[in-house]
Amino acid sequence: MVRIAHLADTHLGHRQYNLEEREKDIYDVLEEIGEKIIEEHADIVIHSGDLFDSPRPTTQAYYAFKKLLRKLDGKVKLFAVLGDHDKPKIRGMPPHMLFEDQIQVLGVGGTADHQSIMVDGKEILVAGISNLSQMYRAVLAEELRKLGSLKTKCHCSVLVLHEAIDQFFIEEACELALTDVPKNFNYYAMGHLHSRIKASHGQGELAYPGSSEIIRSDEIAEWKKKGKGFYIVDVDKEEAKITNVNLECIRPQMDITLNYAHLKEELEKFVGSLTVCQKAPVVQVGVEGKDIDRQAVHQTLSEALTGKVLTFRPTVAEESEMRLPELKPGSFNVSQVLTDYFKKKEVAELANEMLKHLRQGDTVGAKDVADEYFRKVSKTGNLDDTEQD
Ligand SMILES: [Mn+2]
Repeated sequence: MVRIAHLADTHLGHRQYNLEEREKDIYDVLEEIGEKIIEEHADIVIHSGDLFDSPRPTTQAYYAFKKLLRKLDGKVKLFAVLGDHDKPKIRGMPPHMLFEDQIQVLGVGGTADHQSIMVDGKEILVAGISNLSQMYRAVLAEELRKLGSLKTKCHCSVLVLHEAIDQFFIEEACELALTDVPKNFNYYAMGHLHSRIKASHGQGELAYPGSSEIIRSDEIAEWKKKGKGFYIVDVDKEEAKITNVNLECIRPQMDITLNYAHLKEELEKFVGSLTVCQKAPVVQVGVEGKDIDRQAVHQTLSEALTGKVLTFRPTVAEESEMRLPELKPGSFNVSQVLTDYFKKKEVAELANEMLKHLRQGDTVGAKDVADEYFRKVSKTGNLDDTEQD
């Protein structure tokens, strides 16, 4: 039996809320991953992208990965593809290159790679292509088409990708349609979506292990239900059997909503419900009500929660403000919706410009637009026809 440890989206160097503790949490998780890979006797480790949070990692992020490699001690074969976070902008060198003797990065520069390795006398084919943004959708589809006609006599074949597939991510524009994913592989080792997803595809199994820690607050609900971690995939003959490995050192995160009218009592109840954990939780606190005194809310939360939680992130919702602009059925004009929502023309235009880039998955382009906007604002002190702010 050949055992593959499949992980993705570790985002080394990510620092939620700019907290040092949160950066360290990410490294703690990697350390636990290393221990569990050894416990599970994996032969191959596949990282499906976003190993690092940035194409220019900090020394701490590099060091965390170096420690993992040292722990694995050359006992496993490591493969990765680049994710949208750790792929260099325009033909730079990926950070993984520092470890080129120990990890092989597949499909850099828009072409798919494949190669076979021997594990326990069995030939395993590993193919993959690093992340391509939505702009290169056609290139990606063409590369995948080539892989689809690959004939192999290997014991088992694995395809590694870092892309959002439409079938599993309906909210936004995706880089890839499930129908473009070839069907001739035994296991599809996916990355990019931060939730755990498993599905049968073609003659094999397709799976996203999800992010290994809670990267964004919208991952809290799923973490509660399914936990976070990685997969161990047993590939024997043509069958892939996936087992979840859950990590224990993930910092708990909570999402609570409190009523302003009973803020103190509800807070007290919440604090009483906190169990002692190794890591103090991160808490998203929504406060809902009428005529909310924001400063008083902050004060009350601070008094009740300081020392009990790592950090709390308050959001205050006035009952009258809680309604988003209403959309009438039928077609609507996005820029009109944005204008209605933001009120100010300049801000709506900025949002519209950013949205154009974000739709393509082009976060860099969107950031450039925002930077340009703020440059303009800081130069002139304010914008031409903005009255205040
Ligand atoms: Mn990603």
